[in-house]
Amino acid sequence: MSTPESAHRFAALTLFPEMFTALTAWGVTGRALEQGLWSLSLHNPRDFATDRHATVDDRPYGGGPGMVMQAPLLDKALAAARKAVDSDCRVIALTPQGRPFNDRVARELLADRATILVAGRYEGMDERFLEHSVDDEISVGDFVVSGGELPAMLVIDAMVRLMPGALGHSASALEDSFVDGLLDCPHFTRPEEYRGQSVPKVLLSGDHAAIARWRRAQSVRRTLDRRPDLLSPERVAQEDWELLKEWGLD
Ligand code: 9D3
Repeated sequence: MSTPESAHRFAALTLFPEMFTALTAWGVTGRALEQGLWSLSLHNPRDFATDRHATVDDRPYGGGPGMVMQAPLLDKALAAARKAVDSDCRVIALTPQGRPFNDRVARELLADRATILVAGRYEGMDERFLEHSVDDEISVGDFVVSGGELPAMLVIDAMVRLMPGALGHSASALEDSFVDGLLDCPHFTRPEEYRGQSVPKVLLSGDHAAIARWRRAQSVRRTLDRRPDLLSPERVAQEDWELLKEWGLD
């Protein structure tokens, strides 16, 4: 399949490039890659090491546990990445200290033609690389994972889903959660009864307007209950309160 002019070009700096097959080989992201909606160029700082053991890390100045990724090797890998995508594109490091990632950040990055993502290992990257060569740091949440690769893949995945044509026509990006700031409604499929629980009657009614109202009411109710940070009662519209009342959810 041909590559549209609009395809987003990703590059990633990583000590574990093989991990990215989780994205390139499977599912929605794998299909979108085959369709030419995005591309990924991988660059391993270890390939630029010159010593016998291909060392990429060293002990932290000031002492303490763990090792730090060396700035010169990161910069060499970054130069290769810039050549592969776009020399003046945005460079984003995945770090636990970064600004929180969300749907808004994904759309902001997608507005660019290309993005370079830097995934760290060990205790982190030399601060001089972050200061001099990186435009922005992104975190994927307040928990600790073992490196920047999964966070980088998460960012790419979230961006690819937003690309026109990446999702099947039915599962459109418009229907994806967070677009209207609400959580998704509950879903059901066969069997009609399971463990003594039946599917909500409205979903079997064939009344599409009623189904749409029920789904909207469920989304509002669940967002109020589970994510008060996304929706407070004061911000619920009068018509949504009416929907909650209609379905006994107020
Ligand atoms: C107290 C020292 N740790 C900082 C929280 C050290 C440390 C642990 C794990 C440094 C880096 C990592 C690896 N994590 C990431 O590279 C990372 C990450 C994360 O752990 N949580 C949420 N978002 C991200 S983005 C990159």
